[in-house]
This record gives sequence, structure tokens and C-alpha cells, in this order.
Amino acid sequence: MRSYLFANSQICVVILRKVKAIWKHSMATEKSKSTFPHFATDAIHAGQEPEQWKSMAVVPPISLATTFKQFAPAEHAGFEYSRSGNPTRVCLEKCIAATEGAKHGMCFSSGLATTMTITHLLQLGDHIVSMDDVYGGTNRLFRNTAPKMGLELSFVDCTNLDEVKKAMKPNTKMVWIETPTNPTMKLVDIEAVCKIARAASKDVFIVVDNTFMSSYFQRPLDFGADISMHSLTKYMNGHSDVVMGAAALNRDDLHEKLRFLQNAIGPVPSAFDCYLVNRGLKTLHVRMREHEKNGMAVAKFLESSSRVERVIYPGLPSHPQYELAKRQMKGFSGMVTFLIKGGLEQAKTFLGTVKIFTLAESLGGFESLCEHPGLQTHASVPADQRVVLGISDNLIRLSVGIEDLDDIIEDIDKALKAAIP
Ligand code: P1T
Repeated sequence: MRSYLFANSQICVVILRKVKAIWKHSMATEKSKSTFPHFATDAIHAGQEPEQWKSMAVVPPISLATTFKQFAPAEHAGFEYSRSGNPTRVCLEKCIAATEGAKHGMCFSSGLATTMTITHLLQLGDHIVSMDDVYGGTNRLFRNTAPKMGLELSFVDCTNLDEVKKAMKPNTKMVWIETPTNPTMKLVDIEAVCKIARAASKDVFIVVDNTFMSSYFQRPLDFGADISMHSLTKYMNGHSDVVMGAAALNRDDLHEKLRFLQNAIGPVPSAFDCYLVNRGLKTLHVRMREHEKNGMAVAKFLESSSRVERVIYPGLPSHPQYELAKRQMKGFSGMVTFLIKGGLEQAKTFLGTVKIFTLAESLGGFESLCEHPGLQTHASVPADQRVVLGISDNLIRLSVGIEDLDDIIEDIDKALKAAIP
């Protein structure tokens, strides 16, 4: 009798553990559609529920453990090994998903690691249509890896919808858009490209690199894209202290495949970095409003200067796609590109004179940065392609920070006067 009871209670314990494990696992991988009506509330609360921790911590703990105790072999509380899933990363992934209005969010060790993992969704013989004007590293990645992976690649000016139509083939499986583009701030009509792509090819998926706008100013999934990807290194983290990337998506089939690849390839961020980005996200809306205010003022100041040939900022009526910008984006960020009068010498003098702007690659941090795309971020793009894209010697890219606006304008004014006395 005693041994019978003991055996029964043992069975109950095993069943209870299984139920608990299934429940916890579903908590860990729970689908996370926007959980609040408005962006700022999602950025602050989505995925952050204190109830998920025994301690009821209001701020998610940094879960540094690489591995997690199991109840019995293959019976665990939602986490097994930190590459396949990490509690701090899950908080961030849920928060990112919510800010994009997506079901699923996934984080990777860099923006390019995200791009590479997404590219691994493709099979030998598949064709990629990519916007021609993309971040130099994305251009380099596609050019160098696509042939080795047996993929066909076409760089296309996706601002021209006829060109997109012409480029599509029955084996086109991925369309890669960046909008606004880095560095020439061209816009791509996400909705129109999605329609063209789906009409031309079965099983195609459309990815939008949303880095320049952040999820606060642009939500590509609302326009029909399958994946919104980010270099979180930029605005989303916003503090220039983490390299990381993300993908946000609704499609369960793609999510399942990407989860497999995330674990199988292993390009995952550290828990500490996840903590930092999760923290950075809490002020994204506040920072973006300030970036836009300063970016717009800088763009207008540059446009009024006799030392400037042209300003490219989607928030100015002079931008050739101003109407599309207003339709597709909720704001304009702090990215301002301009052509200084003269050439390389004038550009170099400007970049060597500024004091508040730091001459450095990257963008989207609270501090103002400036750079020369032709010599820095886009140096890896072949010279003839740079000419076609408009990445000329007198092109300067500014990432306008959230310092005092008067100081920023004075800094630019002095540098322009030094470059062109
Ligand atoms: O640097 P990483 O986190 O790997 O992200 C790559 C990337 C992807 N997409 C866009 C639009 C980007 O701008 C970047 C990175 N860009 C820079 C480092 C830069 O200075 O332009």
C-alpha cells in the first residue's frame, strides 16, 4: 500500500513538473503583440512584468547564467542554454516586438548578424532583390556571401517601382529594402514594393531595414513587410554603447525558422547588452522627438546656407519624396545628409573643425556624430557604384544628437565658415 501511494505521488510530481514546464515555456516564448494602446507605454512596460521573477523585480535582472537547471532530462522551466534562450533577452525581444506592433521579436549579436541570419532563410538558387543604396556593410555582405551561398543577387533602385517589377523573377525569395537609405536618404514605398513582390513571386518575403527611423517613427509591418530589422546599435539603444541587431515579425513560419537559425548559427547578444538595450528603449520616444527637433532645425539651417549645395532630409519639402515621407513615417529622426560646396578638401575641413559633432562612424546615439560616407561607412562599396548612388566627395552625413540646439547650430556654422571662408 505504502509503495503504491509512493509510486502514485511520484507520478503526480512528474505530471506537475511537466505542466509547470509547459506553462513556463509558453511564458518564455509567449507571442507579444503590442500590449498597450500607445507606443511609450509599450516601450516601458511590454515584456517587463515583475511577476515573471520570483523577486518581483521591477527592472529585469541581468541573467548571466549560461545554463539552467532542469527538473529531469529535457524537462525545464522554459530555458535550457543561454544561446537558445535567455531571460533578459526574452524581456527585450518582447519589448521590441511590442514597439513594432509585431507578434515576435528576436535579437542578434549585431545588425549584420541579423541580416546574415535572415539571409540563411534562403536556399541554393534563390534570388535576392536588394535596394541598391543600402548601408555599406549590407552591400558588402550581400556581394560577398550571396555567390558563395549559391544565391542570385540584383541591386535595384527600389525608388523606381518599374525597376522593381523588372527585377522580380519567379525565384526571387527575398526583397531587401532600406528606407530611408544610408546615407543618401532615399525613400522606398514599402506598401507598393510589397504588392509588386507578392504579385511576381510565390513565397517571397520582404525585409525592411528600419534602423534610420526606429520603431517610433516607422512600422514597416503595418505596410505589408514580413520582417522589420534593426541595427539596435543606433537609435533603439541610443547610447552608443552596444552593438546588436533585431528582427520583428508576425509570420509564425518565418519566426520558427529564424529561431532555429538563431540557435543553430549562434549569433546571439550577451545578457548584459540585452539589459542595456532594454533600458535604452525606455526613452526611445523621448529621444526621437528631440532628435527630430534638432535634425529639422539643422536641415533648415543648412538649407539656408550659401556654403551648402544641397540638403537631403525627408522632413523638408525640398526632399523629392516628401509626400511619401509624410505618408509612411511618423517623424524624421536626426539623420541629415548634405553636400558642401566644393569637394573633398572642403568636406574634410568641415569634418576636422566641428567640436560638438564627433568625427566617427555609427549614428543614432544621444551625441552628435558626423562622417564622410565615401571614405568611411561606404568605402567598401565599389567606386563606380558610389558614383551611381550619389555618394560623392562633398557628401557629409550628420547624426544630429540631443545636445542644446543653439550649440549644435553654432558648431556647424563655424565649421562651414572654416571650410569655405
Ligand atoms: O553595425 P551593425 O549593428 O552590425 O548594423 C549594421 C547596419 C545595418 N543597417 C543600417 C541601416 C546601418 O546603418 C548599419 C550600421 N551602420 C553604421 C555603422 C553606419 O555608420 O552607418
